[in-house]
Amino acid sequence: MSYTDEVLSMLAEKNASQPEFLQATKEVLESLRTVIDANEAEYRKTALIERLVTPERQILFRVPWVDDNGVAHVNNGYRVQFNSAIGPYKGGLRFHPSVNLSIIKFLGFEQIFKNSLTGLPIGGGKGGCDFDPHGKSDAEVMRFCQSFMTELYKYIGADVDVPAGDIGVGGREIGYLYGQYKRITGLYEGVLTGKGLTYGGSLARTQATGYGLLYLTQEMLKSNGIDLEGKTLVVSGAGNVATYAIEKAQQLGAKPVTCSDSTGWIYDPEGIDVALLKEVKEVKRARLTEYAAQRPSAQYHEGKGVFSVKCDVALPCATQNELTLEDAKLLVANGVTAVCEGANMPTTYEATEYLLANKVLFVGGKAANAGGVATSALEMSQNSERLSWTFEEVDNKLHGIMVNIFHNLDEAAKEYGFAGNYVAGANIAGFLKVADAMKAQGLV
Ligand code: NDP
Ligand code: 2IT
Repeated sequence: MSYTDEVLSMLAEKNASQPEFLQATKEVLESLRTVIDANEAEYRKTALIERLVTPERQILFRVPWVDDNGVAHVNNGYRVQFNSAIGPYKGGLRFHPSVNLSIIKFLGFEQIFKNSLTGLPIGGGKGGCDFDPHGKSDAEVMRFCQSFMTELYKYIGADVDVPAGDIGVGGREIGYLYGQYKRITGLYEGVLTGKGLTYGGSLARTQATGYGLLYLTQEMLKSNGIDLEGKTLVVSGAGNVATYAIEKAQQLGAKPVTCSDSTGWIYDPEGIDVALLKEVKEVKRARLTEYAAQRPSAQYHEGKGVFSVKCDVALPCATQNELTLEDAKLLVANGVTAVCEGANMPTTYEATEYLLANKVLFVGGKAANAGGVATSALEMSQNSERLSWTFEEVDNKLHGIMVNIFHNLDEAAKEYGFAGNYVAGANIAGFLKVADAMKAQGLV
């Protein structure tokens, strides 16, 4: 049995109850097969691939908190410190009722390769909690965040592990988490990114994931002789990534006509009104029905279906496995040119294979949404030198990083015989740097 197959079957045996983690590791290992085969003896000798798929550390903890009525609740907290070969652990915190170890491990595993692709010195990690911030008061969210940090602070630090936001964790949550870290440790340090601008945050971090997604999409299309300007875009999600993807798409002359949340989706043939979307989601924290109520051109549809809208480019920006094989078939039937993932693993394994087989230009999240964490790393740099860069400076760096990521993965795909397969290119390019650093540091 090949080394790749041995590790895949070990993973399947040991993680039978973790489907998302198995999906993420399978996608990566399948596309690394050629590289692993070529270095089999060396990798086997140091158990390099087993080490790559095994987190360095997994922290599971209880998060007790009291709601506004005095009722006590308990949630499950997680931090998976996956790989520190190229830098301190770096990756977001997700607060969503669906959070479990499988989801945090898949996200942490993907983060290793994504962070490597940025070219910056950051290792891979992820954390979160099965807490649902929807419908909670600010005071409840604050008490929850304080309790979460009261346990997490033991394991993180500016040079150890630097969490940030993800689903359900935005500026408000990062603020409460930071305040509690500072209170307990007495340290005013860059232990979290995505901080507010008055206490060490970086300009452009809020926009970075969505903006970065568009910078990369534009470069990828350009290298295929296609202009983003004038194209119709389908975007899913209505959170941080989706909102700023829509904003940048419009600035670049494209027309995003959809967005979605967990209850339904909007089709707005005149193009999404970003100011209204921000008002509904960032200020009122309301449902998309509110958007439809205030926008005559918008149609609201209950449930799923956002990928049934005809488009040139689809940008899934909500959550894992939201774009199914059925959606992929609809997109292809409707003549889609490109799919770039703003979310982490939003396309199922089968849907990805279908899109690639049908020659759709496809860039996975590890590359396409790397702008968020890249800008987090820029926030860490600013914190270390106790300086703040201008919006333009950070945005220019972000643009350069995304353009580089595309060319690096494109080159890697060509070099290893997968020209045009950007999934393989990204996985290989991300892996090689981490593998080299792991090799140099011995069996740790
Ligand atoms: P937000 O919490 O800001 O927004 C998430 C959006 O997705 C909301 O509209 C939410 O709807 C929707 N959503 C979440 N879960 C589900 C679900 N199970 N079914 C349907 N809709 C859902 O998160 P972000 O925008 O930050 O994150 C979106 C994706 O991007 C995630 O995959 C995340 O991991 C990834 N990502 C985020 C980065 C960042 O910097 N924030 C960086 C790189 C990737 P509702 O409000 O109704 O729940
Ligand atoms: O998935 C991701 O890359 C993020 N949620 C951002 C992580 C970060 O540390 O900025």
